[in-house]
Amino acid sequence: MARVALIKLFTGLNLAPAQLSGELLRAGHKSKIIYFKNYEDHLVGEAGNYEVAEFSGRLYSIDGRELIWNCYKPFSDTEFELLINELRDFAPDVIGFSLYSGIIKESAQVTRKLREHFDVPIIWGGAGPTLEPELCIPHADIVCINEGEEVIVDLANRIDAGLPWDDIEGTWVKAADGTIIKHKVRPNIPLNAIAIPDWKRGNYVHINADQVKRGRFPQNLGREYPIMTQRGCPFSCSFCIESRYQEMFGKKDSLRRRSVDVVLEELRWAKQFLDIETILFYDDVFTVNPQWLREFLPRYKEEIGLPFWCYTYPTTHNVELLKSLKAAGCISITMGVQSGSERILRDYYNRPTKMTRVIEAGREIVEAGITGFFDLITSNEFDREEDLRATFEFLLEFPKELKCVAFGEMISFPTYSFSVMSEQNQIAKKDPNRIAVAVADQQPSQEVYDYYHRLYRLTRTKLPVDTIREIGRDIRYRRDPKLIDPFLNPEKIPRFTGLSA
Ligand code: B12
Ligand code: SF4
Repeated sequence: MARVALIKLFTGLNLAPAQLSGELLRAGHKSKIIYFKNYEDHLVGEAGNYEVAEFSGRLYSIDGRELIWNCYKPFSDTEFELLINELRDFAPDVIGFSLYSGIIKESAQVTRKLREHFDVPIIWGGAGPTLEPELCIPHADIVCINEGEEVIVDLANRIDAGLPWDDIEGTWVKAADGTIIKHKVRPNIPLNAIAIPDWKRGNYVHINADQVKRGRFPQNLGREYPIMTQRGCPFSCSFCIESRYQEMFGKKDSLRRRSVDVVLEELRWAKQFLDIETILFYDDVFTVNPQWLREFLPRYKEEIGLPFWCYTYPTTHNVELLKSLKAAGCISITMGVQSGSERILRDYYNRPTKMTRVIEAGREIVEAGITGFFDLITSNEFDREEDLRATFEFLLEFPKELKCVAFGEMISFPTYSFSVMSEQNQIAKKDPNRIAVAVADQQPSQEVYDYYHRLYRLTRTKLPVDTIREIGRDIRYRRDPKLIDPFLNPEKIPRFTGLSA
């Protein structure tokens, strides 16, 4: 039996550590999951007092606050001491880090600290190492590329048996002499074979604010049970990891769904052993594959019967399908809209959707009686004011019943095709012959965005649409956007499941 400690910096992406721990336990190993530190959102004016993770951004909360997310208080000596003590008690044979692209620097800092106290192999995995293994391997001994279920068990088995672990498929390894061995990528795993994730409270430790808490999940995790029934996405938006994974690992067969039986088996387990109240289906687009849903939904209602939330996409549902979701317990659904400008959707987001269809898709959610939410990316460097106007015009038509928690700016993650476009644009802008090249440099000023964000929020108020349209045409509000504020009744931020945080 090998002892594997899994460290997750900043609570929030919890599925991977739970999944990997589940795999290890099933294979007869021992594991411990440690959440180290919390992320915090802070007002733009106050964020300077905190550390901020890379690829963070502005969040325009629907209640009018402008926030920077992914802020954190620096790691303190006490917190490091608590982490080291926890690990000493556990005595790991290997330490794993699960990380996305924004926390390579922080993961390196914690890894360095742990190396002073533990002489065991350190493996990094997650979106960050998968996309940029070359940035990660200098810090880790071994980097997992793509899915980690088989890799972590293979590594634990070898360590347990005293065998070398430098030839595991799906990894990059740093040899003793510093050379880097790049193994070939593993094929996508059969999803029906994955273990039930480890959500047993006893295996969790949470270190934050100079304190250690055991056996207690942060936020609503536990009460709101997170699960994915599939991996992959049929779409390829330029700003999303799915399109990058399709380029790296092949699009064909990338969209895989677990069988109805195994999903229900996990949910039955969760219902029996955890204190859960709602289910959050984090599938990228839950509403793909109506055939699967036709089999799943009646059985879900019968065997699980808990209220749930999921994601949809404007072209993957119709009223009939939504009504069957509702009948099975769907209380709320989030639809990605991302922009009200067909130009932006088509030319920059690789999401060529007609706004007429998006509006119809919104109406269908209302008709089905499901609480609807939508996501919107409200600024990117290719915007022109006409795109912001188009988003406003769209929102005037889009049913008011659909809510938005916050508007976000585009976050350009490394290697994504949006980022490649962005880099090319930056180069083109510096080109002395820029007249000759296509350059996007008409991005509106922050003041103009502030004005449109107010108009967008206005479309979600009870004010009649004609009045909102008039305000949007009246130049006085354009000149002084604060005049719009009295019309914006600050609303409580809605939550998907109705549970309090
Ligand atoms: C669900 C989800 C969320 C949920 C998580 C819910 C929950 N309770 O866990 C919510 C909405 C809360 C969320 C939050 C965030 N998310 Co998110 N999220 C996802 C999503 C859709 C699925 C991730 C997931 O859990 N998959 C299931 C698990 C089992 O698989 P996995 O994470 O891919 O991990 C596998 C491998 O990477 C590997 N692996 C992972 N860790 C490790 C560790 C070791 C040691 C090994 C060996 C292997 C390994 O093995 C795993 C199993 O095969 C992805 C997009 C996607 N389709 O992947 C985005 C994604 C991961 N999120 C992303 C981001 C940016 C965030 C936020 C930072 C957003 C923000 N606030 O700024 C936060 C992060 C918060 C934090 N503290 O870390 C980005 C990361 C981008 C990047 N390039 O790194 C993604 C890729 C979306 C995107 N924009 O492209 N997210
Ligand atoms: S539909 Fe959603 S998950 Fe799929 S590629 Fe687009 S943004 Fe990513």
